[in-house]
Amino acid sequence: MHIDIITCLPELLESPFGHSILQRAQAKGLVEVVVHNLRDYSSSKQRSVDDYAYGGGAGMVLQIEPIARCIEHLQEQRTYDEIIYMTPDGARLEQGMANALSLKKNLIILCGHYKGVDERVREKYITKEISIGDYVLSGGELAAAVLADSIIRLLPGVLNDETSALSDSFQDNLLAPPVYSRPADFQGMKVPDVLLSGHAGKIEEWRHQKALERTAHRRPDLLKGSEGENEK
Ligand code: 6GU
Repeated sequence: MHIDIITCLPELLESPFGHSILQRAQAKGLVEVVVHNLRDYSSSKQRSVDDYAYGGGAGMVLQIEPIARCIEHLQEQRTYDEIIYMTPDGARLEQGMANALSLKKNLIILCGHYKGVDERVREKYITKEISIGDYVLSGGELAAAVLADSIIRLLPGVLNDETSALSDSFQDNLLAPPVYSRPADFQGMKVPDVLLSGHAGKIEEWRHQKALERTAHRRPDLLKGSEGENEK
């Protein structure tokens, strides 16, 4: 998979992709993530990429020209399955969306900033608009990192244990069951006996039961909502 991220704050994206699972996924050649500085596509001496909004009002708007130049430059090298714009008024990111995007080959993720991007960018280039939840961030960069992480960890070979993404919370509309590690007894707090029993069938049954209980208690909405309703 190849992911191009377009931003006017590339520094904000250095750390998320430079460590741990996301870094290893790139080192193994399972994904290529390239961050593009929108300012490199500015035509002004000051490398500016934003301007006042027509009609007035507070806040600057990312202009169409640098974005158009950047996207069209990228499109000369690849055909993109989706050109995604990160925006709080987009469709809310859910596991089903990450699953679907993990099957694509080439993605562009455009990070919004200031008051957003010129509406014509959305009309002309964007194929999907995604939000990571109902709260406002200062820009789309952290949201883009969240989206990319949710996709990349699903790519075959990224996680050591191939089954571990399948047992994530949300993959089956259930929250994950509790987990324990050594010691078996911490100041009198004991690990449930069944987990020490070595009985795989009983352990699986216990985990499923706990996942159901936890979901019913914390997120009853997940038990009601049936599969894939948020997939787009
Ligand atoms: Cl994608 N961008 C911004 N600026 N805020 C957000 C968001 C995105 N998703 C939730 N809040």
